Amino acid sequence: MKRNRRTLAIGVLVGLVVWGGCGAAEDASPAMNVEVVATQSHDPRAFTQGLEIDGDVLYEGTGLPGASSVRATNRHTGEELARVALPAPYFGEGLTRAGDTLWQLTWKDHTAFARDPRTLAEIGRATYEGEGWGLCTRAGRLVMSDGTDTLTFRDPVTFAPTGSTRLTSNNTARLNELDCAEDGSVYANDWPSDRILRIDPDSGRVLAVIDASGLLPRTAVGMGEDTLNGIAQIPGTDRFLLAGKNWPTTYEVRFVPA
Ligand code: DDQ
Repeated sequence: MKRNRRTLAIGVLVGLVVWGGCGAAEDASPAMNVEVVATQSHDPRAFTQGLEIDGDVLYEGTGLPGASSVRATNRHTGEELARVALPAPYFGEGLTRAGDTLWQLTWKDHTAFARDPRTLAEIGRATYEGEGWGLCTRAGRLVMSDGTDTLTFRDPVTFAPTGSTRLTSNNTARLNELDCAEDGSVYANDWPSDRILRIDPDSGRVLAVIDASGLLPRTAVGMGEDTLNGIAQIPGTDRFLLAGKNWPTTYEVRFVPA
């Protein structure tokens, strides 16, 4: 009897450890949904690859060879303040403002364009290894994604790599568009899904998995490339702008527990 009880106790203990371990790896991150607060119209010709709000300015980078651009608009009025086309065949990707520089990635061209944040004129270029997907600025460092489950940190002036973090779960994620939120977390969409991961970039922990599906009614036109691809926190609020490639609408949303 004594022996059986001990065996049972050990069994329960082992069970708890295994169960806890699996939970930590797979489902520890709370699930969240998206609540739409408002909508704005969006240029359906824009193959959106990056979105960021800096003060009153909404920056948007677009992709595709020969159609890549960077735009700055007044986010309150929608007035276009500046627009610059990327030289063909560069394929524009994520962008972020870091001090006096607006950095814009390219997908497979190993080139980041440095721009004047006001005129968007090119003021320099940096090269990097691998692919360029998403970019944001956090605590004086750039955070960059490359379509894997790893984030790379970079110097905001030289663009040189200064470290990296790999996700501790969700390792099949292909991290794409990034937004460095005011609370220090990084929001990343998992391409080509409608999932957004909220990440602690210091530890690589996934803090929440947000289901952003259902925003755009899929019309089954094109190559199915009209994926979610823009995340930008509205400064001083708990709301975010979400956009997508060729979406006719930009959504102002709040993330709520599922
Ligand atoms: N990425 O933004 C997820 C990094 C890449 C999207 C690729 C979309 C391909 C469109 C067709 C390319 C034609 C050269």
